Amino acid sequence: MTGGSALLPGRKGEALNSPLIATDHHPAGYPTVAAVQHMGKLIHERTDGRLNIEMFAGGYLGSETDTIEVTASGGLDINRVAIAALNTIEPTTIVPSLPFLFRSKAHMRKALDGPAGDIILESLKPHGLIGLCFYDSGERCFYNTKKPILTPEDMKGMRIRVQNSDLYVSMVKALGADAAPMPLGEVYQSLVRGVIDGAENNWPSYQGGRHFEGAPYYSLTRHAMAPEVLVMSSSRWNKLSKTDQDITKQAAKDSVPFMRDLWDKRVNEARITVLRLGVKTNEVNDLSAFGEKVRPVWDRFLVTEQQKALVNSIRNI
Ligand code: GTR
Repeated sequence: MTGGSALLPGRKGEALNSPLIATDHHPAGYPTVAAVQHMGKLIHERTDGRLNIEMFAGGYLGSETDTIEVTASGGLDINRVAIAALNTIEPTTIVPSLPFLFRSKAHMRKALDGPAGDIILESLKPHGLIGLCFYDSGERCFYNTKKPILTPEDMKGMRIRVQNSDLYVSMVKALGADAAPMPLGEVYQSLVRGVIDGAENNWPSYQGGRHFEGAPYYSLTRHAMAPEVLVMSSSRWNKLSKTDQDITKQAAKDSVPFMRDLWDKRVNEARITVLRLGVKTNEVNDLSAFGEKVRPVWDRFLVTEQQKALVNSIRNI
């Protein structure tokens, strides 16, 4: 292999059946990583060994924002990212990232398994990406170094890390806090050193990244249920035969229930683990106070007719 990506030198002359190179920010064993490996196993079986997936987990190929660019330009074949990493690239991805859009896990799954999900995956095509499937990412909640968050007023003056997405910068500002966008890999040190006062994520990332060591207050704000998304580079996709494209797409779809099963177990384990280690968690009685504050953010980020139609169709489910 010669020429190609900055991260993986030498992608140009690859044989047509060389492994599909996949990356994930999370380490081996995380449900998203295991799901893509499962998908690789299915592809291997269904192509009689012609095609498989080689996974580079643990985020050492770069941040999600960086690797998604490399994937779009054909330097990586498959990439699992949080949908926020696509927010600046494609407006439809704002929709499932919106705070307080989904009413429940069942609602989120139904929306993303249906026509709305298909439209969002399809919308990635002009950006050099083939949307393969969505994975769960649970409920994102705020956690911090100082105190339980019970109302938006408790967040005043706090410096909160968000993903690299203007949507989340605006959301945190609307709640009265300062927003600090940074890659996930920098959150632990920033919490421990006091560069930030808090962040927001699901139980598995909070536990897996050991963020609880610096920020022991985890408040159940459940403000976003933004999914993970699995994408493939169009350039590699176009080199696959129609049969192998179908097999790849189907294997991705088949990895979704596998992932969800692992995910539900992982959320429970992560929660129990950190609670045993002394994390203080609290329910938020009036989530609508948070919902009202972030409502203007919806208006600011829903600018296309397609986004608005997607929101309506999802809310009507
Ligand atoms: C996690 C997600 C990661 C990463 C992270 C973050 O829930 O699985 O892909 O995007 O959130 O906050 O950066």
